[in-house]
Amino acid sequence: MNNLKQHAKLLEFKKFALGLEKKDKIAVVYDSDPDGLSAAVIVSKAIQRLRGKKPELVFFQQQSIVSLQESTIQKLKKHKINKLIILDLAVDQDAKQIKKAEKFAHLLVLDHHKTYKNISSKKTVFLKSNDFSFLDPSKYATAKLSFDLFAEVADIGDLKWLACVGLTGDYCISIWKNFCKTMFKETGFTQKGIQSVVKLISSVETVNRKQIAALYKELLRAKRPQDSEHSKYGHYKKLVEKELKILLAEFAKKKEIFAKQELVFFAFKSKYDIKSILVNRISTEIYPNKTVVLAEEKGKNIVTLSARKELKDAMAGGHIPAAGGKIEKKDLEKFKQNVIRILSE
Ligand SMILES: [Mn+2]
Repeated sequence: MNNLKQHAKLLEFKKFALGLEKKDKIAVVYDSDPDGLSAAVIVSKAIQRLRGKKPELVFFQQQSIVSLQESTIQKLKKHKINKLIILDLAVDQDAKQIKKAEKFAHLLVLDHHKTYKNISSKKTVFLKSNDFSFLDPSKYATAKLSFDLFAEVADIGDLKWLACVGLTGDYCISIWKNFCKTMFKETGFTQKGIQSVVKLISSVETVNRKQIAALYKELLRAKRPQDSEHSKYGHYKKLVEKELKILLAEFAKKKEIFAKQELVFFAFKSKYDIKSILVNRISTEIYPNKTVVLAEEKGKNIVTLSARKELKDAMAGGHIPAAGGKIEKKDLEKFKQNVIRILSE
């Protein structure tokens, strides 16, 4: 990254952020995970402070699809949105949908997933973490990127803890240890408190994703991590822990290990959408040095996939069926063989 490009990108951002006015109709679309949600809270508060008014519309898309859905475009139109901010979603995967939104709005896209396509334009400010840092983009969470950028134009020093929620949720905390440590010193908050918020968000997402909207409102009111602890969604944490225990016991019995490929494979069923929590638990605590692939059977015919380590790229790069890692059940064996082949190369 050269400083010139960084400088130009920052100017583009500042022009967008400082150009937000009271008369604008602003929407924020975010990913419903701990990073996306805390980014949404940071950005909403920054907007409130910049123009004296909250964004008009803040929501996540119903299916966890990374690109802008048709229903989203319709919703934005209906609400006469003219400024659209998209957080923690690799919407550059479907540039066509971005072009549709550009017909009625100016866009700001903040994300840290791998870049698929440069969607920068006269209408769109497109900023990925790797525009600002040499770090592996997956290590510069969207909440932190949002914090760093909006801190350039608004007084949001009190929101550092939310950036740490995003960093913890996306497993980037070790790289940003000093940032969080300084915040702990300034505030008296603890990593345990931050972790508790992350757990709350990912549990709500897992058990009843719709409730993330209510949690957004709670976090908007929260001044400290503890403020969300008494949340009525606290029991979701227990439900998820219970389910994890059952699945980890099953994992211990049924996992398949391919030693040569350093691959761990596990297929399972759950009433929850729990595979990202499970894959993170396994890949951080049980098999940190292996590629972990989980296949969760959904309904009769569909299997959704989640992978950690090298395969993340293979998956994103299209080696594995697209649409966020979703395949038909009959293709599971073929998929597994493909994974083994890719890892053998
Ligand atoms: Mn993220």
